[in-house]
Amino acid sequence: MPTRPKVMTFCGVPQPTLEDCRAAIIPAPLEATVSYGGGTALGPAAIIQASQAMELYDEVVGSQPMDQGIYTHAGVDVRGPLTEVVARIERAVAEELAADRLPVVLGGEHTVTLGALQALKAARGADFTVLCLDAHPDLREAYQGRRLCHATVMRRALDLGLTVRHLGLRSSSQAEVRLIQEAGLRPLWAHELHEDPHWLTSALEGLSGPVYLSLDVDGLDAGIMPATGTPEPGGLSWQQVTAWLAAVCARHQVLGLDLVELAPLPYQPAWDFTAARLLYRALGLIFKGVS
Ligand SMILES: [Mn+2]
Repeated sequence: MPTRPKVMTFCGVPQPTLEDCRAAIIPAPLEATVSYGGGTALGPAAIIQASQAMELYDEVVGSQPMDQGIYTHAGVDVRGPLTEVVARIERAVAEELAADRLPVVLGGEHTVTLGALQALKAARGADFTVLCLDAHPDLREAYQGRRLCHATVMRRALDLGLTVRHLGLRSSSQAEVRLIQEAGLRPLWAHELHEDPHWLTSALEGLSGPVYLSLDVDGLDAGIMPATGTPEPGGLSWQQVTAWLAAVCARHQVLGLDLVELAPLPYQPAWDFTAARLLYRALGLIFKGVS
């Protein structure tokens, strides 16, 4: 039997038996096409490190999500051409889907999401919606000459025939806005959210069927999440993001998720912890399932 590489596990628990797990974390420390601040390569390790200090009990979920079994894989090799990296992520996600485990991709830059979406589409078709928490639509056809990068990843999702629904947008090009209108997308912009007491209803209106969750930490307000490459003011609070997650998970089957774009700040672990907690809350709510 091959020996498994030793990895620091999420929450610092002894590595559970893979076959007994409901979810598997796939670290993908990709940092290839960052446009402003760097540091996303260190994101997965910082989140896993911060999770060592996290309580296993989640008072909102009302249980210990870790008891359901969360496996922590060694990181995906993110060296080499981007298309190859995305293909490796796709294979890693496909393995989890085939084993009926929830794939959890930990970025790294947002480009990693494409691997997960390709795997899901191959496994079950395009009958699901990508729910994307993000300050940016990432809908550019190309950015700085690249068709595959963090600023185009949701455009590539549209190319796959998927439906994308954004939450928290507040930094977009005019061309992206035009595409949103032409493609009939239904984002909830951050400024709309802050003006609408019923924003949670609006955010999920008309949504049906299973979803994939793509959580870019810059969807959170820069005040509570400055540790990201392109922090934007006017974002969501912790309470708003977690309320949205709770509503989504209570109504929709979640097929997979990712948490991306954390760029840890030296000697300031608070936001690594925020990201770890967000991931753990999301897992707890997904395990709890549709109510
Ligand atoms: Mn973003």
